[in-house]
Amino acid sequence: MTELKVVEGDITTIKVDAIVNAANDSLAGGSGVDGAIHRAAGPRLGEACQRLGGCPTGEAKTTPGFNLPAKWIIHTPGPIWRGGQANEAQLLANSYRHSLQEAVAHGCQTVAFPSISTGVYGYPLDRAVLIAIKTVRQFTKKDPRLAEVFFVAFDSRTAAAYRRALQLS
Ligand code: AR6
Repeated sequence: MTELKVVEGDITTIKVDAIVNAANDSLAGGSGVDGAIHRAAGPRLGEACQRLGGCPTGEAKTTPGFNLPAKWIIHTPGPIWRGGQANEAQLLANSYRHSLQEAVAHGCQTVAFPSISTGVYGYPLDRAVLIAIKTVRQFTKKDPRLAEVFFVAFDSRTAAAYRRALQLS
């Protein structure tokens, strides 16, 4: 059975098979976790992303991890929060599901997610956390090939939201 775990820290330092990047649809890099990943992985990541030609919201594309401890980086643009009536919940679930599909397709056993869309993109944290956990649980129940899925929280508020939701679920 796949284990779901919460860790507080910087996703660029985590030693897993794949980390997920909360990207934008151009895949050209940005601020937040995207900027941190590009800085830590080095300039070859930017070149690799350019060759991918963007990525629609809710889809996922994979590059090597380059200078990161992680072997792969799975890039997924989550939805921008527009008030909840713009299919945001479905699109956020798609980001988690497609990222997990990419991880399995690349033979990963361990994968780490940041809290997609809850920074610059403004998705309400408590709602996003429930979608993240529900989607990962549904996927790993059907396909138990991943040994561990980590939710990496960059701040204590995010860590607390994940811990609370995991206990309740
Ligand atoms: N490790 C783990 N989590 C982090 C890190 C890190 N090093 N740095 C930030 N976070 P955000 P989004 C957390 O804004 O909302 C970019 O410009 C952060 O505290 O990075 O999906 C992209 O290019 C928050 O909890 O991503 C897009 O344009 C979470 O990661 C846009 O931002 C997500 O915040 C995507 O916005």
